Amino acid sequence: MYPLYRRQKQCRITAGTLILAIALFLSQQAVFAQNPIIRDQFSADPTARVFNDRVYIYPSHDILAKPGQGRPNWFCMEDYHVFSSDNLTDWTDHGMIVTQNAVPWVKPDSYSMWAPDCIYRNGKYYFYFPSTPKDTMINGRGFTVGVAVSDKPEGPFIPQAGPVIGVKGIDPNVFIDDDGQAYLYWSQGSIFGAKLKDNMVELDAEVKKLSDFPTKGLIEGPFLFKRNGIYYMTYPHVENKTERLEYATSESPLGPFRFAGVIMDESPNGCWTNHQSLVQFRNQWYLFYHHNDYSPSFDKARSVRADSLSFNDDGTIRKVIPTLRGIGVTKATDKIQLDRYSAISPVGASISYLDSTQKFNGWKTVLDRPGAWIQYNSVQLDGKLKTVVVRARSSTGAVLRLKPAGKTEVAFAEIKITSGEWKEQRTKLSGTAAGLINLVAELSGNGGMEIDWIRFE
Ligand code: FUB
Repeated sequence: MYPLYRRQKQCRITAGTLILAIALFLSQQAVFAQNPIIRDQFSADPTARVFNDRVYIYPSHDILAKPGQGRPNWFCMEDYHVFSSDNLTDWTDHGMIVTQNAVPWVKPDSYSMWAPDCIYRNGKYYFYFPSTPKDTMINGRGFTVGVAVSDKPEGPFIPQAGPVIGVKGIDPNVFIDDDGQAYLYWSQGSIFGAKLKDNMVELDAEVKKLSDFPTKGLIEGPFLFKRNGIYYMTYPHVENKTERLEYATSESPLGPFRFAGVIMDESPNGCWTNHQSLVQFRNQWYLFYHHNDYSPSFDKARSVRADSLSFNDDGTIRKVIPTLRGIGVTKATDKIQLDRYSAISPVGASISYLDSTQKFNGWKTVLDRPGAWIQYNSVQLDGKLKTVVVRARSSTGAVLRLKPAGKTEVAFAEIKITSGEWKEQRTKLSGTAAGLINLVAELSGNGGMEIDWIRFE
């Protein structure tokens, strides 16, 4: 059972916060794996953190502006949710943790709760977020940054009464060095940084404009981490038309930095923003970023993604090619969404939305040439699996062949898809299927079909 009441006593929180906590508990729900990771809402600007051997994602929460609610055709963000997973496949949405009109210093209904961060220190979790202030006398006009504090990574978070004095800008990021000194970074055209006091809510020193970053093209979204004594400052930058992910390195947390490379190229579909965090979890590094998967024609409604990342021996970062497959292992007994593929045949195979008017319903795979195939990696087949279920349809009638990648002779099953309507069709497996495999689904013979998902039983 979720220990809400114990936590409420420890925090001495108010009745209002208790109601929020209960709402939070009731709103917890499972979300899915693959890219995009978060499938129950739009999400962006993910900061991933490892707390207590779980990965937590603190993203922005894009919503669509409505009359009287946000600025049309622009970013519209009212609150934050937090998500977590202990296996990178099954993610829990812990519900809303901070909302604009519950933050004393935020201008009401400003819908500008942009990219956040969260960090642990001395028994508390500090959640940093930018927004526009009611009182422009404190840090001036435009965005500033505030903090909300919790005993747990999933909240409830109690916002501070005012913003961090001296911070003017967006996209806060916090780093705690090995000597215990904490630093706050943010952006406002350039990247800025300053030491934080031990209380984590006040600057301890002068603000420094960090050098030497590109001077042309927007720079925002700082995310700093340290690896093998090197400080890596990662950031989105518009080198050409839209943001790509770059990084620079330094021997010191406040620079000077030297440009070191591109982590992810700009997106080919024109999504204007990207925003990153890098995290190591159980000996593997991951890049969290965003794309507009559920909103291809409006790039202010984005979705969080993740892919694996690795380093060269000299410490440079290998460029990440975005995938739909994403991260984590999929259990064979879960729905395997082939459309989140690892590889696809160059002809005769494609993906599209199941319903182009309801994009959150997800995608389907379309196979329409003999031999067309799609490959989905990292499927764990455990136990005595006897049957495969395919949700598919075919107006012509067609046969789907399932096999492990690279093993042409072994087919798990050949499934005749006979229904022109979406239907779950079952077939006995012809061989023993076990272990971690890369699964290939191939059209055998003529005809064509559409596949929603596959599951083993
Ligand atoms: O999400 C709003 C803004 O878009 C973020 O603060 C930037 O980093 C960009 O992703």
